[in-house]
Amino acid sequence: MNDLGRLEDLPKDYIENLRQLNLVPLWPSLRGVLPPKVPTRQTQPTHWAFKTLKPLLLKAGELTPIEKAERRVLVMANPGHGLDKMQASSAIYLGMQLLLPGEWAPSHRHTPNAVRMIVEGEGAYTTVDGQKCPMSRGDLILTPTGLWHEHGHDGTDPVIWLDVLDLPLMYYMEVSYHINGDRQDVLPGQGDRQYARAGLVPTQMFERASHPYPMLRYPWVEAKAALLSIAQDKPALEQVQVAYVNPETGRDVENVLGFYALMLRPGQTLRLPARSPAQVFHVIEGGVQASVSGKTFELAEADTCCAPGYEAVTLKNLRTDQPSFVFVADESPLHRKLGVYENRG
Ligand code: 1HN
Repeated sequence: MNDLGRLEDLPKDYIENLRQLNLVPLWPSLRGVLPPKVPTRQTQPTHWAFKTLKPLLLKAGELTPIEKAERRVLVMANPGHGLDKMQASSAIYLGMQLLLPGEWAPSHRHTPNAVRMIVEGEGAYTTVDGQKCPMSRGDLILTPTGLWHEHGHDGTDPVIWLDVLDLPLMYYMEVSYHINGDRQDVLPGQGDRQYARAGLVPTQMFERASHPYPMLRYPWVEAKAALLSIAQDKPALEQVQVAYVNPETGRDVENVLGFYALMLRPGQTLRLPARSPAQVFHVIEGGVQASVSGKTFELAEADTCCAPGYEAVTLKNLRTDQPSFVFVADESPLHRKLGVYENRG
């Protein structure tokens, strides 16, 4: 590969002349934006331990009333992107949110897609598009683009959940904004109940093309039971994993990020291939050692880490007598739509 001319090779007055006209030469920057073979990634493997995060989040509960915060969140920011960018990866935002008993986080809707993975506490709920979704540990609750959502808490202890959004991408695309609304009327029934039995969907689905998000709550009891059945029925299967999908289309639940639950068998070491999307791992139950790009993290229950794309990730179950369960979020729906998805093995 031949070396390209540098900016310093050009006369200063020439560059200045160009810049006055809003022009820049490509060749000094070409390798930077189009590096050979592997993209430049600012996403660094990063670990957020729940044990250290939780007291700081509870402290935020003392320091800042919900009315002053709207959403009381500590953002899990990747130092590789710069903390103020509030990015875990190029497309993924992560935050840990606290709601105290009796608090209410008012209704709004926005363009970024969100999901919540419930980490701790009982009695809180989120109302999405008129559906009241109770929150229990390990449940996944969707807040897809444009749907009204608000959070309430009728219980007695703090509730904490992990927010995963595609905010960095939406912001980069200059399409990120919100609208505040009034408290929602709650519709009867629970969305997830209608879809609780695999392969059976309400017949009116054929007339419902206008509702792209039929199921908003994915209870952990169901995901865990599915994983345990798969593990039992397929003893030789290495990657015991389920994808959270839209029950009417079988496709990813949201447009940009993909969500999965993974079970590691007792003592299992699992190597995930190097694929283009960045990933997030969050331990729902158990303990997991995660290794990526020469870094190794010991993830305790409720810990979270992220991994850049194009890197293999090795996960090891630290429990030798029980399975561990991991929630995974990645950018693969986006990569597939962009036509850049790769699995390099
Ligand atoms: C948001 O709407 C929530 O509704 C949480 O709970 C975190 C981070 C950035 C932008 C919007 C919520 C958020 C957010």
